[in-house]
Amino acid sequence: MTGAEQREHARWLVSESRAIAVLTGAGVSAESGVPTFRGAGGLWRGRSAMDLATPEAFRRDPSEVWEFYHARLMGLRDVAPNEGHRALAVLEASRERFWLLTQNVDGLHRQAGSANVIELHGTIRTARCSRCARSLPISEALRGWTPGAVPACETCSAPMRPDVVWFGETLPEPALRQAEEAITHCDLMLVAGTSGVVQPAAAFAFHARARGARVIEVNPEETPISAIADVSLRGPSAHELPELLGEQERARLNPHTEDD
Ligand code: BJW
Ligand code: ZN
Repeated sequence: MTGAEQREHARWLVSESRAIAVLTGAGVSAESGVPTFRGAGGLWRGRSAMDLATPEAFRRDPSEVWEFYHARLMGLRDVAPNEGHRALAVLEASRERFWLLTQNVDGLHRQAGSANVIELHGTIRTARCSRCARSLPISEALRGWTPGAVPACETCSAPMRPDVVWFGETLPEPALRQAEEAITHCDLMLVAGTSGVVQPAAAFAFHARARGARVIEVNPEETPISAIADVSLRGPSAHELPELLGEQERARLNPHTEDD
């Protein structure tokens, strides 16, 4: 199939689906200017972001990990959702059932208007105590913060940490439950902007496919998920996701284009 035919087929699959599960990764925020993990921008002071997003790194040097997350938070200050995020919010509004499973911690899906967002890897907007149950907005945890400092819990004095999921840690139980529900009930799984190598999210499309769901992938690069996808759209998600919408949905995405 040519690229145009693939797109047409994908649009048809989307139009036929009543229950859509979407899995997103760092690539959907790329056009908003947020660096991906495994891409060229995934380095911080010459270190791989993957080495810093670990409990070991936090135990070894919590202040360095806080500097890394502080830098990422600063990077998110002027960042806005892109057309890909917005297209998913529009799609949700016209479906009976819709789950947006995201591995991203940036909050951009919610900012774009998506309602049923399931944050598999937590959120960078909250900090929590590494020992007790205390949690608070990260901006409060970082009030008066200076490089080298580690915010301490006001209840038990243990180091606070970003409310994200690092390697070797289990995903939040409610998120896993909702992912299970999505995998069981979706008739289409749309996977966008993820390298498809981090478990358990990487396996979701395989499970949904085994239950009979169709799979569409949006990624400029081939991934392990490509092997089971009914269609792989090889372009940036800010461009490809709006292309999947029907005419009426598109009008909702660009309500002013006819007047312009
Ligand atoms: C574009 C684009 C554009 C570019 N448009 N696309 C089974 C087998 C083997 C190992 C394991 C296993 N089960 C668990 C594990 C261990 C581990 C794991 O998966 N390891 C593998 C890497 C080998 N998993 C875990 O530890 C998980 N916990 C768990 O399963 O607990 C139970 C358990 C533990 C231990 C053993 C067994 C069971 C937790 C994983 C937590 C991941 N955390 C991070 C950090 C979050 C906080 C933060 O943001 O700082 O999550 S790591 C990082 O990777 C982040 C991401 O969410 C995640 C996925 O990355 P993503 O989104 O795919 O980004 P990239 O950069 O990799 O890819 C971007 C893609 O976009 C690329 O494909 C580009 O082509 C594409 N792209 N521009 C569209 N414009
Ligand atoms: Zn505490």
